[in-house]
Amino acid sequence: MQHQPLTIRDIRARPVVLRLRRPIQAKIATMVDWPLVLVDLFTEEGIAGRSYVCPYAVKSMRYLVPMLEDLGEALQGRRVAPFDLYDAARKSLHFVGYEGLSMIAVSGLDMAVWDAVSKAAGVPLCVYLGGTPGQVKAYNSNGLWLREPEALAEEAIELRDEGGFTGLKIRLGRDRPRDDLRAIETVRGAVGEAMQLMVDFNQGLSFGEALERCHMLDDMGLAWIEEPIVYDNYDGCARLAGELNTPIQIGENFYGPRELHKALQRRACDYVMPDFMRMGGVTGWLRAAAIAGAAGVPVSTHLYPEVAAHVMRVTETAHWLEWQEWTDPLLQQPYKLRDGMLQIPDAPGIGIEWDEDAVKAAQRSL
Ligand code: SMN
Ligand code: MG
Repeated sequence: MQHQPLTIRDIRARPVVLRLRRPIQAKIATMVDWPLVLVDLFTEEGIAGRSYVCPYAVKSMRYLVPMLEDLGEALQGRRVAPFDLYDAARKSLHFVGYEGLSMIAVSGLDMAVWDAVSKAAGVPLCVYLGGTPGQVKAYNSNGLWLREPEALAEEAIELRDEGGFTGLKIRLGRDRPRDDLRAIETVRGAVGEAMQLMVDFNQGLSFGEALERCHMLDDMGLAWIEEPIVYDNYDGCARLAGELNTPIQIGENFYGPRELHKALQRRACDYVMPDFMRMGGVTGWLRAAAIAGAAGVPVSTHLYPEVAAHVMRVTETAHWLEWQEWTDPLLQQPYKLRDGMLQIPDAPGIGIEWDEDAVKAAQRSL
């Protein structure tokens, strides 16, 4: 590993919008378009660090893009050192507050910083972090939204065959509880007993509904029940986790490692699945994974499969990587999957480089 110090020149943040192959139909929202802000961290030495964040609402990019550019300006001339820059960027937003878009901007910066330093060292990020390249166990989360239960049989088979997957995620929260049951039974019938099935209510239930529905599903051999109720109701989650045999999974809405710590202290869940743009990028992940590891709690990833793959190689209680192909159209070399395992490419950094023609076609003026 070489050691070449880098200096920040500036940050470019570009808003793009992709049309989803399978639209998101969750209990709380429907989305046909998927917004991404592509981050390039340029250094005086010529190495560029890259990352992206997906802020769900297209219009939120109007505020996120200038936040990222401002961070670049504020940090210009600083040495590219992940922990130092993470803390400097967070402190620069002390008065604004740490959560929401502040944390999303810091996370986008942080992932690009880790990409730059591992590229400068000439090694994949997982190696820079002290691990080895290899495979990571992934489930396919690209579909099984709130469609007619019967339509899910064919889709489940397609999803399994997209990468030889051994796990699939089904979204729940239909008006009639028995339609959720039918959805699970249909998928189970199509892909068989050996498939791990995760289910996700996307925070869509009231506490009373969650009691009823989660008990209804509790003997179906599900891998986990995700976000049955609104994400910050830790007391409610703790009651559900205490009552049910099926593990309760939460975490995609934790802002920063301290939130994960709080949730574990309150016994709000059995499993956690931090999201990279909310947890604080790679730096936030490392801190969060240490807390979960010490508590013996299995950790899965939410979105951002490329960076997720690297950190899972050094995560003590690594569980499942969530596979989503949504960024693939913008990448020169999308990641590959085999036998349900994501393959980390033998390339320096995270291994994402933009396909500039695709970026141009998807770029959106705000
Ligand atoms: C999810 C992710 C991205 C958009 C909508 C819903 C979901 C998941 O909660 O866990 O994948
Ligand atoms: Mg979810």
